Amino acid sequence: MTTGIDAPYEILTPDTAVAHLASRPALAGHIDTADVRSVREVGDGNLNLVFVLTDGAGRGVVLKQALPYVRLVGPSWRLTPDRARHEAEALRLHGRLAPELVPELYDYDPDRYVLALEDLSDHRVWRTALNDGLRHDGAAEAMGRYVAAVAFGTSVLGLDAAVRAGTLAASVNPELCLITEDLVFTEPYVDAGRNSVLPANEADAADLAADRTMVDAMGRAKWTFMTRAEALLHGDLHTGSVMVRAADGEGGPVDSAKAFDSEFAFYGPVAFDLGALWANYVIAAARATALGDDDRAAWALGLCTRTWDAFEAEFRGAWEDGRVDPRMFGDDLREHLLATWRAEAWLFGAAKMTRRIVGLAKTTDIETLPPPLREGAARGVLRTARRWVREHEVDSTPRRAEDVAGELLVATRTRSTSQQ
Ligand code: SR1
Ligand code: MG
Repeated sequence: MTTGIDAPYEILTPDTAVAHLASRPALAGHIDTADVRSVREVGDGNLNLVFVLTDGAGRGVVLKQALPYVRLVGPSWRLTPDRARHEAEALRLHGRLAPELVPELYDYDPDRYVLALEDLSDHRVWRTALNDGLRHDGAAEAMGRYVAAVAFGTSVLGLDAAVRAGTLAASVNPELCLITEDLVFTEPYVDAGRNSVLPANEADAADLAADRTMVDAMGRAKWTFMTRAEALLHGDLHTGSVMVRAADGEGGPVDSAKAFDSEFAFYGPVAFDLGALWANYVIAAARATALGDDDRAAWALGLCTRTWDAFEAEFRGAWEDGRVDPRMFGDDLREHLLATWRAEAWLFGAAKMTRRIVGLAKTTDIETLPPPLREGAARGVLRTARRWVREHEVDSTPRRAEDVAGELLVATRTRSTSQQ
């Protein structure tokens, strides 16, 4: 079977995916390559092919292949498949720092840009679980610990300077960063023809783009994103990049939460990953508010504090365990970093929530709402972003960020005709 995809390397199909397994010695211990019983293509992201292969004993392996273009748009938007290498390298490093918080990487084929990963079929994508009204308590804290472990362990705090320089050099990821620079920091304010909103939200999008305070803040955030190489970030840490598994098999507290899809990994500002999480909690809360479930909205907003508190505790713990250079990296720096990151999480959160409403690549939380409800949810998220940039230096506690968002989401709520 051929794919018809124009690529300078072999693109996997369900048939050739099995052959790929057999050709990779590193996979022999993870699946019986002679007894593969099922192959499913499950990629629902914006960029890649993803196959889950299972053998007769029920053991599974995931193969993830980078296409030479953006899947969401099609072959007209070419994109380096070398992003698979970035994902593999980030997984290796992050896996050493927080092994329980990322999928295990079994193998990487640099010729076909294929990662072989731990099968997480007993997990769910957190965003879809949230959309279904489930909680998976503990996932927000797990992601806070993940960001902290990576922040400390890949920065000059936890890595020898020469080692960190080599890691940084190998992690330069310009094509993927350009997507973020364009889609997250620029296009919500300077439409490049990829934006869209409901007709009822056109005035909200226009007000956003005309908001000089917002645009200036996003300019500063973009500068920080492009220049401040603090740590090897995940780079796209939204709730669709987290897999969760509840101990009860339903939606109760998690016994596992893992950040995946780190192809946007690069050395950047730590607060970018925190802001991505906060933004997506606000988006989850916007959905709940629109659906009239205010208790759930309050719970979703409370995830900001949970992630931050877990991040801070983990970071402080790593600090106590020892820095590479305690001569100059003292408590003053620790407090400075924590205060800076907490305030910057508001700014990056504002950037990340706005792009999901106005720009290309939206979220199912909002898009699956009926339009009469979506209108208010979208407006509430945009107004939250505009307030977050104005208030991030007033009182930067996550509790305050949650309160601001909660008030605006309720104030902008619209109701469908049937609810009136
Ligand atoms: C063109 S890729 C669109 C988005 O998908 C990824 O998940 C990133 O968020 C990117 O911005
Ligand atoms: Mg992704």
